[in-house]
Amino acid sequence: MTEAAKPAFKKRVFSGIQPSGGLTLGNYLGAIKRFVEMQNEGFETIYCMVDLHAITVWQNPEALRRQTRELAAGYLAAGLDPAKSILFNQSQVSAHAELGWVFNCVARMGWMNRMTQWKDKTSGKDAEKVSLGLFAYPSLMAADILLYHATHVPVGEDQKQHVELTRDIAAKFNHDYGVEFFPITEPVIEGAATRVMSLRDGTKKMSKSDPSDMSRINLTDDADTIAKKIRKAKTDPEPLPEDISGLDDRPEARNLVNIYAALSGMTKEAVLAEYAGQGFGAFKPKLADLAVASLAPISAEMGRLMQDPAEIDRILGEGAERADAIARPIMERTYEIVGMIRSRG
Ligand code: AQP
Repeated sequence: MTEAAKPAFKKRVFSGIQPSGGLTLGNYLGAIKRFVEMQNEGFETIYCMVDLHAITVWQNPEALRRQTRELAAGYLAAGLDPAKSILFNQSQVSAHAELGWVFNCVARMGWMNRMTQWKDKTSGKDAEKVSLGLFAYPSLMAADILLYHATHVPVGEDQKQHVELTRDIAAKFNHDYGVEFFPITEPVIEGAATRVMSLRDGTKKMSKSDPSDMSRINLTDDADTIAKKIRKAKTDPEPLPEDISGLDDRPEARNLVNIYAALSGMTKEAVLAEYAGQGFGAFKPKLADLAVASLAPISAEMGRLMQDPAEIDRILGEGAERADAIARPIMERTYEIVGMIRSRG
């Protein structure tokens, strides 16, 4: 199809985070900070708390409710504004599950089998015992995005493959049904730090579901906890090098420099220019001060917002209505394209 004949999709941004635990510094630097920038750059922005995704692994129901509100509080505290962005939780817009099902019938088992996150999450475990939902996770994620005809998806590096799969699903649907209905979405991997690593193992990403709380900084950690986690972060005995290449084969050192750069807005080169030759005994307290100064206002605001869960629910409910108004016509048109009778007489 020529460029001129392609249907134009309006630039629309969608992304989501699972309320599967507390927000980490990785979620903040890899995703939320960029969500806020895109909102403030004037794009139409839709940000979701993907609770249907969270239950692909066991979630205690009370904890899930609290984590969903806490995630909403994190979005708001970091600068997302319900007057500018649509903020809602996924299960309140039923079309996510409906389109997810249609995409389960479009996506191929082989595609899902190749997903590295699936492989990581099942490695060393009995894959027969994980939920079917975990296997189909990327297909529901494609539905989240395409339900809004979103053209741009800000994510951390670990989600790139899932956005690429979303493109494959859109292309296969369009091809199979002979339409140009779903856009081919672009991943936007431009967070302040697109891959923040565990504080205990520089080769593993920082994750909210890591069994070790010492592996991550939570947005709700107090100053003492942040300082302690950074002090105890795994490092090596060498001083910081003069240039980036000196961080090769030093994943833990690279991670801490990366975090410092992302929080301060400095380049990694500038961080090394300031700290080259110094050991971690000197660098870690500076990093801890910076992390506390950056995160304390967010954490305090989250605490304040969590005092009023009814207000959070009201914001999410209003966001769900606005999201539904965009999603429902796209879902109905999808049913029509697929060949389903929708009239009830
Ligand atoms: N360590 C990270 N560095 C940079 N970005 C990250 N993201 C997550 N961890 C890092 C980005 O945050 C967004 C939300 O992710 P998610 O909650 O939907 O799922 P995830 O990627 O699986 O994140 P977690 O924290 O590791 O959750 P669990 O432990 O529940 O699986 C995404 O844009 C992601 O790239």
